[in-house]
Amino acid sequence: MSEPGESLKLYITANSPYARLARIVVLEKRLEGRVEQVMAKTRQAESPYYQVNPSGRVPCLVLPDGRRLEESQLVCHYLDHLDAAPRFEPPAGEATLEVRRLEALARSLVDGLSVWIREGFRPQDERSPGIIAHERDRAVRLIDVWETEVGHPAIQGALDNMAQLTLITALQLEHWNPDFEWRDGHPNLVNWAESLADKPSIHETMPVG
Ligand SMILES: N[C@@H](CCC(=O)N[C@@H](CS)C(=O)NCC(=O)O)C(=O)O
Repeated sequence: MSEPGESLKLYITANSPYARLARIVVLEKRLEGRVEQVMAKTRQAESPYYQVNPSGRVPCLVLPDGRRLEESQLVCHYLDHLDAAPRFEPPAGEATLEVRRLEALARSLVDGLSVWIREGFRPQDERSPGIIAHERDRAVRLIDVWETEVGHPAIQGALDNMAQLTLITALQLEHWNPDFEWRDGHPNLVNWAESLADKPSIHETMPVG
């Protein structure tokens, strides 16, 4: 674990929902002074970023000893423990499974939406209508499930778990994919998302569209 005073580099992009999870944790934990955020050039041939992280993915956290951490869950876990007062760990006991279950359900939404969004970036004649339809349908099913699950105490409580961060990150991908229209018929989700929208860590990390 890095010591106070040692700086960490967090590689991100402005619109990655996975990098956004780490950016939210940095803000929520007030780690701005310890974590330097660096924009990575992803998805480009010969990008210098590949020297930092050969997988080319963000987020990636470079530790003071040179080790690189990727995968948003691991990066967030590390960041959350930096001050020895983790806030986003699932609670002990029975509630652990519930929070992990909800996080996995939210992650399925982010993963599917990311595939959908990526498809939209391909040249028109390379886009797959089949993949887009598959991801749209997945999103519709998951949003219906979330309209009920959003009432779960682990989601409705104070912002203190990765299930909540992953869900808000997923829902706000609407700013990046206008075809992801989840609001109609889902008042509980709308209310919950609106209750978080003005929080600085959420507002300041919004996808830029
Ligand atoms: N499972 C990974 C997903 C990371 C990921 O796919 N990041 C995307 C941005 S949304 C990326 O960096 N893509 C660049 C590439 O695939 O080359 C995580 O949770 O961190």
